[in-house]
Formats: sequence, C-alpha cells, structure tokens
Amino acid sequence: MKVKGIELRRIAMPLKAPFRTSFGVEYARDILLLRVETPDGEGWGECVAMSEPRYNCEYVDGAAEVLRRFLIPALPDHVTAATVATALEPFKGHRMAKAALESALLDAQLRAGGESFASYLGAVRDRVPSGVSVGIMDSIPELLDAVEGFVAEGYLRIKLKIAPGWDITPIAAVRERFGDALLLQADANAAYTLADARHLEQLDPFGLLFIEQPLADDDLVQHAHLARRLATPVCLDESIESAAHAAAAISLGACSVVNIKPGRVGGYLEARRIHDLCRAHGIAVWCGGMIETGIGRAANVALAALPGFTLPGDTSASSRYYATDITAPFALDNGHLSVPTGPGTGVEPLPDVLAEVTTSTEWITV
Ligand code: SMG
Ligand code: MG
Repeated sequence: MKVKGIELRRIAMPLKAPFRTSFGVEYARDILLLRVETPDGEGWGECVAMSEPRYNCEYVDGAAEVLRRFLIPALPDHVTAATVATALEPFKGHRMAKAALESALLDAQLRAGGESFASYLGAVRDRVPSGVSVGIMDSIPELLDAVEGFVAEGYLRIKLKIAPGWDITPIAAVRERFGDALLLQADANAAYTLADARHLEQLDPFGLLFIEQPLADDDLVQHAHLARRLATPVCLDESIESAAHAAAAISLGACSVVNIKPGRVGGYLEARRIHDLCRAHGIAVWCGGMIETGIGRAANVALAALPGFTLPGDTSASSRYYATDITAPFALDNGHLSVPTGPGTGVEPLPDVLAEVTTSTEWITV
C-alpha cells in the first residue's frame, strides 16, 4: 500500500459526567485521530493516549510529536498493517502512537479490500457482551444509584474503580444491594503495594471475577506474590505492554486474567498475539477500554469477538460517556454490542459532528 499522507486531527469530546480513577479525574476526552490517505481510499485510527501521562507514560501531545517527528517519516514506500510494526521497531515504546498508526493503515487496507476488522482478526461472534466501568464516587448512595442505572440499561458486568479509602466498603455495598449473581470486578490502576496484601484479602469474600492491576506496572514479581495470597484472581492491565510481557506474567504466575487494550500493546496485531498466547495457556482475556469514540470502539468490538475473549469487556455503548459520538452510536442490545460487518472498522466519522469537536488538524505528506 502506498500512503500519500496522514492527517492528525485533535478533537475535544465532553464527557456526560466526570470519571474518577485512582490516578485522576477526566472531565473531557482529548483525542488524537489519524486519517491515512492512499490512492485507493482512506483509513481512520484513534490514539488512546490521555491528555496527561497518568494512566501510563504516554500523553496526547507526546503521541502527536512522536508520530510527526519519527513514526510517520519512517514509513516505507510500500507498507501494510502487517509490516508497519517492524518499520517502527527502531523507536522504543510509544505503543499508543504506534497502535493508532497501525490501526489507520489496517482500516485503509481493509476498506480497499472490502474486508472487515472482525473477519481479518478472526472473529467468531457477531455480538459481544458489554460491561461498564464505574468511577470512584463521593458517596456509597451515589455509587449504588449509578450501578442501578447501568444494570437497568442491561450491562452484563460491573467494574468498580477502587483506590485506598474506596475499596472494601463500596464493593461490599454493591454486592449486598445487587446480589451474588452480578458479575463484579474491581480495577485499582496500580494504586496499592504488596504491603497492602492483608488489606486486599478482605475482598476475597465478595466473589469478584478478579482484581485488575492492583500493584505498579512494573511489579510483575510482586503481582505473583499477591496472586498466591489472594483468593480473588489477579488480572493485569498496565503491566502488559506486549506479548513478551504476557509470556513473562504467565510464567511467573502473576495473573490468571489479562485485559487486552490494543492501544496499550502497540496495535491490533500484537493484541491478537496476546490473545493467542493467553488462549494457549488457559488465561482468560477481555477487551479493555480507553473511553474511545465510535472509531476505536468499532475496532475493539471486532477484537472482542475472537474466541479467547471469554469475559465481558469494557466495550460499553457510546452513550456511557458521550451525548453525541462522532460515528453512528454503538447501542446496547440485551447487554451486547453488534460487531460491525462493513469494510475496515465498518464505521465512519459523521462530518458535521467531527467538524464541531475538532480543535486542530495537521497534514503530513508521506
Ligand atoms: O472505555 O469504558 C472505558 C474505560 C474503561 O476503566 C476503564 N479504563 O484502567 O481499564 C482502565 C481504564 C483506563 C482509562 S481510565 C480514564
Ligand atoms: Mg484497567
């Protein structure tokens, strides 16, 4: 595939409500979109980096800079989604920026060939079960109201964001109110240390699906120690940036579940390799979320339709975060999202909405 040029487009998407995690509060989503232009058409990719380097070390301005200065200039004359990672390998890290570029190229390539992301990746389902991630709240009644609303909408699994001071009590309250049948999990975003093991043991009676990323990103060995102490299974998110990390985590016994986010691991092809590896080892995987617009969500839903994705993902409806999505909205149907079937991601930005949320554009000739 020959690439004529790439547009970097920055958009500002207001959130319906603030979203609090152990590392900060989001009020709006500042997103970098990539539009690849080729002689045979275009392709879109969404970068999942956040405004500030709090979830991980990447941030939107940094992603835009590494793309314009190093990654886009390194594209060879002829490139495909399968070869781009090798071309970008000399540049360390910056996986979210690389993933956005690979996704846009894959979208262009698949659109030109008339194939969907789902078909290309090896999806085996035409709809995927949806979970929802619930932020840290000011009070337990407020949390119970929020969870009640999501359960009423049909979400099939609830994830509670936790942090020291907001962990055992909210989990206990949700369990008590909604019963043992509710699929429930917790996400700490690396807020604890191994010294908190005794404290985290108090989660064991609540029958969580797992606790996600309790310890620091680079604490694989400590996660293995913690996993031996807890009855609650351990899931890794931030710690897994590649298939090699997943292999190390599995060998160490650091987790029994993996959250796969294509952006975090450098793209959909690495995401699929992690899926394949975990599946071969009997490690459950599920698709994470980074508050994507419809563009990123469409590709995530396609990935979540692979056979190893045995747990509901953070693949919620557009309406979870946005009053207006930039694509036709993803809506829940009995707790599920439909896997798009059209070429590429199967979705396109709505020009009027896109224009309204755009804060800047930049064209880079390749
Ligand atoms: O897209 O629904 C979503 C977000 C899900 O909780 C979510 N993501 O650590 O898994 C995670 C967080 C990272 C982003 S929080 C601002
Ligand atoms: Mg997480």
